[in-house]
Amino acid sequence: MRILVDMDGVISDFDGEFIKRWQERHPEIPVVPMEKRTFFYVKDSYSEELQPLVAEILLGPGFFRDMMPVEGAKEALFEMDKMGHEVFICTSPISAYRNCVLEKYEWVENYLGDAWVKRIILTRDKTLIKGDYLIDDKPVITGVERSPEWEQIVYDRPYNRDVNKKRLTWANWKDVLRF
Ligand code: UMP
Ligand code: MG
Repeated sequence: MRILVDMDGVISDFDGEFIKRWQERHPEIPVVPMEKRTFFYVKDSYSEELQPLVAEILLGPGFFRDMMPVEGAKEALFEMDKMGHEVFICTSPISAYRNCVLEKYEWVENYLGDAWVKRIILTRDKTLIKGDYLIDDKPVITGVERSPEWEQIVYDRPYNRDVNKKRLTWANWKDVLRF
């Protein structure tokens, strides 16, 4: 099987890093807790006046480099690879790409190693990429291809609970993906 695995919110802890930085920078403004994050985009959970502060964190140096790995992700990737699957990291850079693109590569090198840097697919349109499965936390993944080859398996997060697709976490992925 060819398995495409998303990065932010799936193998790297995007929301954890956001919450940490928000609390450091704006201790006086309450952070929206994860269980109340019903929108995929962080900014959509904040008022219009606060949205520039959200962007400042996401675009600032180090945000994409400093994320902690999601627990169990590395083990799952290595195990899929060992099982003989073709595993790729399929991730979309933020449009204001200056820090994000380099830092995503650094992150993969740092946490997964050189061999995985070669497996990065950086694209704004995942529908064009061929694979059997795409493990991704984004509720709806759109692009120019209306029938992507892959089937999305939702990586379970508070903001995608209303999506009716197969879903997994790194704690139960082997029970969900019975190859
Ligand atoms: N992204 C935002 N705001 C958010 C969440 C994500 O701009 O609140 C961007 C950051 C990443 C991309 O570049 O979306 C996430 O892409 P995927 O995980 O879907 O690849
Ligand atoms: Mg994601």
